[in-house]
Amino acid sequence: MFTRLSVVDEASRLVVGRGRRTPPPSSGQRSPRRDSSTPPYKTALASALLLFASTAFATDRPPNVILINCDDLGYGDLACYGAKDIRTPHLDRMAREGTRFTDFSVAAPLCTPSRAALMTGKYPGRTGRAIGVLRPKSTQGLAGSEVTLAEIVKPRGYATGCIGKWHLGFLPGMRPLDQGFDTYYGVLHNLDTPETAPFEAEGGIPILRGDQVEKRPAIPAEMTGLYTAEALAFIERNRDRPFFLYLAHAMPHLPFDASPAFKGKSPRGLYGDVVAELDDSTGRILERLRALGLAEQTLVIFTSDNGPERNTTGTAAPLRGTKHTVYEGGLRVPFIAWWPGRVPAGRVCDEFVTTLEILPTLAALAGNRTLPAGLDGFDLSPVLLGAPGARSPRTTLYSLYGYRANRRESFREGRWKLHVATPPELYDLTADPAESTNVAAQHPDLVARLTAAARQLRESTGIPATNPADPFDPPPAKAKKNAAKKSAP
Ligand SMILES: [Ca+2]
Repeated sequence: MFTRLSVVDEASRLVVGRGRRTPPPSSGQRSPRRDSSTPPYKTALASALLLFASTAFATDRPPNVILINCDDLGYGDLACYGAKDIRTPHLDRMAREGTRFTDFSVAAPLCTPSRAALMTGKYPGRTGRAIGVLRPKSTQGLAGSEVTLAEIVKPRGYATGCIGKWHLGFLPGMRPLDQGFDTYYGVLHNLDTPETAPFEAEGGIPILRGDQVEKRPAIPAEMTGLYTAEALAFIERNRDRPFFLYLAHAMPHLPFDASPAFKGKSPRGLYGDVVAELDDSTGRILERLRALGLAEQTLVIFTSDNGPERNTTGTAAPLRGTKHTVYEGGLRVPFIAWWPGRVPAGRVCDEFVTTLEILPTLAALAGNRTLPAGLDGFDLSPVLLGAPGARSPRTTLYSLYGYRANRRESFREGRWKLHVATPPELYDLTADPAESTNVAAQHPDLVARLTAAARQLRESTGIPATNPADPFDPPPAKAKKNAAKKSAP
C-alpha cells in the first residue's frame, strides 16, 4: 500500500515537475519538442498517470534493481545499437524483452565525474567531482554526506551490493561500504598503469572483499568472469528480500582482455571478444533471475559510464567523438531496461534522459519519498514503465570534460547542442545527430542564450574556471617514470 500511494504521489509530481523545465526559446528559434505541452494536455496526462499508477504496483514488495554499468562501452558497440561485427545475442534479447533507449546521456565523458553523478543524481560539480579522475593516492572522494543509490533504497529494506570498479574515493570512509553498500567485491580502481603502478611494490593491485584484500594482482582477463560469479551469488543469497546490485564492470576499459572461452572469436578483435563476454555475463544474470522466479520482480538496467576510449576499436557510431570529448559519442551510451511485465517489451524509446535520473527513479520505484536536497535528476519511472503519454521531464544537460590541461564544455537544450568554444559550435541533434554541420552562425541569439545557460550551470555547481593541477594525477610521461622507479629493485 505504501508503494502504491508513493507512485500516485510521483505521478502527480511528474506533472508538477514539468514546470521546472527551462522556458521555451525566444521567438525565431525552433522549440525543443518537449516544450509543446499545454495545460489541457497536462490535465489529460495527470489523469492517465493516476490511472496508471493505481494499477502499476500491485505488490507491497518493492522491485529488485540490478544496475550493470560497463566502463567505456560505446554507443555503437552492441548489435542492437547497430554494431555489425560484435554479436550480442543476450543484450539483443534483453532489448526485445524490454526497452532500448536511444537518447540516454551520462553527465560527463570521464569515469569519476560520470559515476559521481550516477551515484548521487547531482551534477558532478555539486559533489566536487567535476574535474579529473581520482587516482589511487588521491585523498579526495565522494563525501560521506552525499546520499547514494544504495542509501536511497536501503530505508525500504533492500540488501545492497557493489561489485566492481568504484573510482569515487579510496581511503577508509570513502569506499562502497561507507556509502550504503552492505557488501563489496572488486577493484576500487582502473587496471591501467597509472592506477596499478602504485601497488606494484606490495604485490599488485588488489581485489577487495569488503575492506580486505582477497587476491592480487587483479588480472584483466579474469575480471568479467569473477564479477559475474559474484553477481550470481549475490542474487542467490538475497533471493528472498528486495535487493539492489550495482555491478560496475572493469571492461572494456583499457587494458581490456577476455577469458579464454571468448578470446579470438569476434570479427572486432579482442575488443569484440570483451563485449561478447559482457553480453554473456548479462545473459547469465537474466537467466538466473528467470530460474529463481525473480524476473517479474527485478528491474535490470544495462549501460555504460561514458563513450569508447580513443585509439581503440570501440565505437560510438553513428555519433561523433569518444570518451574525453563532449560530442555525443562521449556522452550518449547504450541504456537497456528490462523488467518483464512492467517495462514495455520491444519498445525503442527516444526520450531525452540522463544518468541524473537514476537516483530519483530508484527512489520512486523503491517507495522512498525522502529525497536528498539539491538533486538535478527527475523521476523517470512513468517513462520507464510506459505510462500513457509519459514524457521525460529532462530538457537540458550541461557537460564538462575537465582533465589535466584539456577542458571541453557543452550545453544541450532539447534538440540543440552547444559546444562552448572559440568559435562556438551549435548542432541540431534531431537533423544532425552526428554533429557534422555547425549552425552557430545561423543562430547567434540561441548561441548567446545557451552560452549564458552553460555559464550559469557551471557557476551554480561550483566548477572552477580552470582545471587545477592534480598532484595525484601527473601527466603520463611522469607517471611512467615514477612507475619505473617504483618497480626497480
Ligand atoms: Ca569510464
